[in-house]
Amino acid sequence: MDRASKTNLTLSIASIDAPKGKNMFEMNFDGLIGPTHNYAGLSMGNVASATYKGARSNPKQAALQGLGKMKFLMGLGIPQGIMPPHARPLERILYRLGFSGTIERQIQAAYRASPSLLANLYSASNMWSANAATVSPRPDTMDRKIHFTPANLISMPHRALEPEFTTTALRRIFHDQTRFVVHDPLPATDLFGDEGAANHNRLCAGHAGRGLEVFVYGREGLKRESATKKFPARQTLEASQAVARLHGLGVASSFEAQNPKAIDGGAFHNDVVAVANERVFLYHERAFADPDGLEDRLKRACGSLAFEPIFVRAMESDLPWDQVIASYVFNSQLVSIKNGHMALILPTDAEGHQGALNYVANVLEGDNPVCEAHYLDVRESMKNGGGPACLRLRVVMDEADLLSIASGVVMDEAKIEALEAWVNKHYRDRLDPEDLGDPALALEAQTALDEFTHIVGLTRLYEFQNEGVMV
Ligand code: SUG
Repeated sequence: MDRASKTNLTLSIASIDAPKGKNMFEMNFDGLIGPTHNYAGLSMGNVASATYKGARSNPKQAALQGLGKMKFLMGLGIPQGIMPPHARPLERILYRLGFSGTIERQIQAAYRASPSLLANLYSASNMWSANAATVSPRPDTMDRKIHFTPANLISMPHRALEPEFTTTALRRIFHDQTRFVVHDPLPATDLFGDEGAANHNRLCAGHAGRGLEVFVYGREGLKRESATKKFPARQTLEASQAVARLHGLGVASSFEAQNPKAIDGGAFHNDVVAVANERVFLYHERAFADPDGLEDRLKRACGSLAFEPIFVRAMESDLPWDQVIASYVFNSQLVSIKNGHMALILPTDAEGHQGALNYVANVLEGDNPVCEAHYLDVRESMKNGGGPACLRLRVVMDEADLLSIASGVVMDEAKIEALEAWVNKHYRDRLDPEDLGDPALALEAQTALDEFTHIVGLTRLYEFQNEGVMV
């Protein structure tokens, strides 16, 4: 990393309060939105994805909105990183499905065979990096390393294509094995359905203290019958338990059941209806199967770690469920800022719902550290069911950890500007469903990603670069 970016980093880290002598902070790694962002209606149970199926997308605007959010968080003094976009469509998968020849021929043949099949292979869904992995920071783990388990995402075919490259990317970024452990994803079977950090929260007195990791599951994989009636429950208890074991969390973990009615009502991930940061836990009363039991259990577990959690439960009478799903008020980023305060980063969509606005006002007025709310436009992502919280993977680390990672993915003003210029140069500003049949799109995406690897210094990151498939 060059001297200027190091100085910038040190400055931004220094502006965040940390417990004395232990400068640990949370860094967000946002999924950089890829050039093939589109609306294919692929996610059953995700209301927005179904609503916007077939709509025209704007990949350029989507990526710029994502970068805009990153810039905003950096302005609050929060270190920011990115997860690289995945290459889409995957040539190797096309070959394995019997489409041979050049990428142009593959695309034409796949589109002729089935536009819907090709749409699955084209999804830019990896932008929602909350689903990339579950992360346990060193204060919680037995070996005092930071552990990652990439999510297998087996519930949705288009997302099940992600874990392999996610694992590669995490291992390239967090390459120092004295600090980080990147596990293999859990076995790709229904029993171990794993959606990563979207179904995981951490409560702690401060980032540097030992935390209670709260795993939230939708079903027990070993029980054959499903608790939900309409939509799939994606996360299994068995997967959550396996991740907690792999990360060496011991007793500092709790396993909480989602309310099946919440999943059937559009909460396909728990982060759509609950968010936590340090001691604060915001959630809707319908999010969990047993909210009273949950508060009791978490209070007791946090008590044994010598701190008390603060719950702000939204009641149905004040914030009706349909507004929760439409506004994504809980899919906000709750982040620690200066002076022990916290800020909520919400989607602008929440501003259109009085129940959501009242809840935010209630949080801001309450006896808790949350004292700012900011509404950001991430509409392009929202139309696929991904709000601010879906777009980021949280990693609690210290300055030495930060200096050890692949520096090209750490954002500063110049890097954001370079990525904005790159997006403006390569991304289309409209993508209709039939455009996925245009072989030029696949070539444009490869050209863009090839250049991206140079900007972030992650050379030969993509398979198409390693095999000389680049044109
Ligand atoms: O898995 N949408 C994603 C949204 C993920 C949001 N992430 C979190 N809640 N953390 C999903 O359902 C839609 C793609 C499409 O329909 O084209 C999609 O994959």
